[in-house]
Amino acid sequence: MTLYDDLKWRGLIYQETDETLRNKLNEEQLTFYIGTDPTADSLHVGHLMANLVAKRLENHGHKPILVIGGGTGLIGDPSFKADERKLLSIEESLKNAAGIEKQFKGLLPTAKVVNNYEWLSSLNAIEFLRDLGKHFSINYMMAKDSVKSRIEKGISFTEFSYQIIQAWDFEHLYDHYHCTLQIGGQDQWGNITSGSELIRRKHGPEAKVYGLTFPLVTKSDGTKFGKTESGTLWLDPKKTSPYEFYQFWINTPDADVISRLKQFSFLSREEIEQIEESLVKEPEKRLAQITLAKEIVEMVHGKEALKQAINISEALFSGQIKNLSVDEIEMGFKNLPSISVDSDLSLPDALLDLSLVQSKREAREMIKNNAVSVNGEKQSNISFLVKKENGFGEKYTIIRKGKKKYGVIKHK
Ligand code: 629
Repeated sequence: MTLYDDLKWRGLIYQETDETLRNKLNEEQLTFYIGTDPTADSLHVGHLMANLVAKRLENHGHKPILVIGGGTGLIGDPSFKADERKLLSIEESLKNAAGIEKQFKGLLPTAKVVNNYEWLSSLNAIEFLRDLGKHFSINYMMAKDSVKSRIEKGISFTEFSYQIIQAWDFEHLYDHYHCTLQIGGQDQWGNITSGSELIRRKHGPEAKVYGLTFPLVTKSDGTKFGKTESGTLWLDPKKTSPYEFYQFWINTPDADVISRLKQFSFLSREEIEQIEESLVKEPEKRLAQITLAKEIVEMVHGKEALKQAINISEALFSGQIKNLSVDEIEMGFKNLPSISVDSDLSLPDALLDLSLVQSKREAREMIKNNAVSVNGEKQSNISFLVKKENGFGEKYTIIRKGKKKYGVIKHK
């Protein structure tokens, strides 16, 4: 299968500036780029797919440039944003850029990484208005979705001008590295085409450059992809633990899991089609979800972290949590019901305070019936005391009721 057909089959092509790009992608070696603004100190799963598209092109022999928008991040991209953004400070932008750069290098170790603050910070007002502004008509700029959709609500001149700045990036990279393709999500179409327009205006029609977008990741239930109850799914393991990340992929609904394998994994078409068969014939095995979670966690966090995530998942499922480390307990139980206590607590009180039971009477029944464990050990004594010194790292006592219900007592 050609690169283009592979991208198409994976559902990774939304718009392309012209049809001749297909052959270029399949047959030539292009230098291409994708940009990311450092609006946070970590990338999230939305960015992950974008960078994996870059990796797919790289695997095929194209040369990636990853642009960190240290300059553009200070302006604020209005694309797909309903409201004006809060301005980032230069310090925040720099700090965030460093975090993102590290993640880029992890995902695409051989890519060239540049920060557009390098060239944008020295652009002066006269150059901006004479050399760039003259190539854009207000009418053209207003016709972009990013601007059109904000006319009623209002848009600052700052965000209105963003497209010119991103366009200049493309021209800069065309000039300096002969970069002839910009890729991005569908929200970037307007900015990408502003860039190819600027290059055409400044360098004439023989300067042939291309744009390619991929669709936003959608979920079959209509909710937003990449968010859980605890918020955005970050790639930074300090913000989203590898265990939580693993859980996110493992919980992918059947209706979405094949698309996710196509978009996020590097498994071949044959491999994915086999997994699809298993999904139809034996969905209870959850082969598709397990494969997806393994592929992605290993890619983002490495083999060790994957092993640990699986280990925590299995411990929680079986109740054999005794051998988990304090770190693993923290990861595994982060989103489960918890209470904080500063003294010993009777086990029935603990069950009640954690809302694992409705009454003390029910708590005592449960304990007598051998349905309650403390830190991985069955506890049938109703006068058992939960004590700080018996907790994991003297920090956490884990109470389990039945097979599935857990609660965490945090010792102050
Ligand atoms: C300077 C800055 C450039 C080219 C691009 C940019 C960033 C761009 C943007 N991108 C999104 C981001 O930074 O805002 N103006 O979060 C994000 N991108 C990856 C994909 C995207 C997009 O990093 O393009 O569609 C998410 O999948 O939203 O010279």
